[in-house]
Amino acid sequence: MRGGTIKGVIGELLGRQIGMSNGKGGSMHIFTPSFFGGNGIVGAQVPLGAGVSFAQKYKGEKTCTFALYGDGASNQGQVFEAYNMVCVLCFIAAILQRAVSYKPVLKG
Ligand SMILES: Cc1ncc(C[n+]2csc(CCOP(=O)(O)OP(=O)(O)O)c2C)c(N)n1
Repeated sequence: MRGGTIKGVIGELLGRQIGMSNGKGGSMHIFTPSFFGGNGIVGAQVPLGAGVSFAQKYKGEKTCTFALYGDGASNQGQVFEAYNMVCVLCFIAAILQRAVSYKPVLKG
């Protein structure tokens, strides 16, 4: 759970104070000290992840960050800007696009 608890996640989804964002953020705002949550803005997790990755390099930490995004975020300008910053500032970020493989089932 990366520092979080199941109680914190379920509490957040149900809008309870025990939730990770005191029940005020919902599914998009579940955070722990090492998990930077969902994001209400499609694709915004990528520059966020790049920033966290840069901070790790800057501080000389032996840790790494994974930023995941779906196909819906793959044409977002901020995603390409994040790639650009990663190259310009010469650090490595693991930015992964989720594979989407589902087939719609049509009945009739
Ligand atoms: C900048 C922005 N545009 C549109 C939306 C509305 N929106 C919410 S979820 C979503 C689809 C996201 O698809 P994807 O990134 O593939 O993630 P998935 O939901 O499939 O996990 C959209 C367009 C948004 N939240 N932010």
